Amino acid sequence: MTNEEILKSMYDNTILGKAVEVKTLTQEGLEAQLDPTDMLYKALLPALQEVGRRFEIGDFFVPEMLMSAKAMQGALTLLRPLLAAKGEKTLGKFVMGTVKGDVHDIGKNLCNIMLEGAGFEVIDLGVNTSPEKFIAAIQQHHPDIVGMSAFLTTTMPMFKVTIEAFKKAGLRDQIKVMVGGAPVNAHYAELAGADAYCPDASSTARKAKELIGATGASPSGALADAVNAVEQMMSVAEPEEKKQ
Ligand code: B12
Repeated sequence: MTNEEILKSMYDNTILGKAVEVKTLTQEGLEAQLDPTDMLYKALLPALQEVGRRFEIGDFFVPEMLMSAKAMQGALTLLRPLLAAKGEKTLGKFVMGTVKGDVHDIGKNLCNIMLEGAGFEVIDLGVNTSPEKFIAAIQQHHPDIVGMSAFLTTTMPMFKVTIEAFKKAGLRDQIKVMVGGAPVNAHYAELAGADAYCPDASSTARKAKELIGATGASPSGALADAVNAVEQMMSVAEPEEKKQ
């Protein structure tokens, strides 16, 4: 395949939400010395824009959008180290997980990308993370910040439960705690005993830097564009999903 054909195929397969194919093509592109920024700006981002357009005119529905977002995320795991802002390395450690009982991870993963782009080392505990697992990770990695994500009103109380467990284990004073997720707000975060709440990935990266006393803007450029594109597309999904 020529480089043009790889880009075209990445574009088509992202629209179709074919995650395996998109990841394989990204790998092929890298082996063929294709510029990662070209893969992002000439294939992945235009594909997501097209998916958003099709959703708006009623050709695509939420499941199609989710599959495209997933396909893009797969490509990003390969491109991320090449796109991440250079220079600022390991500002601090950030342990991140979706709370116990909750398997939503798209929002958390976007935050991780932005945090890494901002210079944090992110230790991702995945989904359905028990307080015990968070505690073990704090003891092992000694992070500066612990982030918890929740997307269900029924799992939001796990913020407080987990923070109480940190207190019991004598760890609360050693870390800052950030919380987020679609149903969360600043008031709820405060009641749960967190240090900060953020509504999106960019502000999460900015706030995390602020919490550890680092200065500077949140990441910009190719990586931030990619995260914003997924965020934008997913936020279009919201009203439609609520109708179901
Ligand atoms: C995708 C999705 C799923 C997928 C999840 C796939 C995955 N790998 O994540 C699947 C199909 C598995 C799923 C399952 C369920 N889901 Co669901 N899901 C959604 C959906 C459509 C999108 C969520 C999403 O990823 N949004 C995209 C991201 C980018 O959202 P975002 O909020 O902008 O993210 C930003 C911030 O939240 C913030 N952030 C996020 N995490 C963190 C962490 C920190 C520390 C910080 C600072 C910031 C931060 O930064 C993010 C990036 O910018 C929502 C509807 C919606 N539109 O919200 C329902 C939704 C969340 N789900 C819902 C429900 C009910 C369920 C189920 C119970 C359905 C069922 N009956 O089985 C199960 C629960 C499974 C479980 N135990 O967790 C409800 C929740 C209702 C409620 N009030 O609790 C919603 C709102 C749908 C609805 N309208 O009813 N779901």
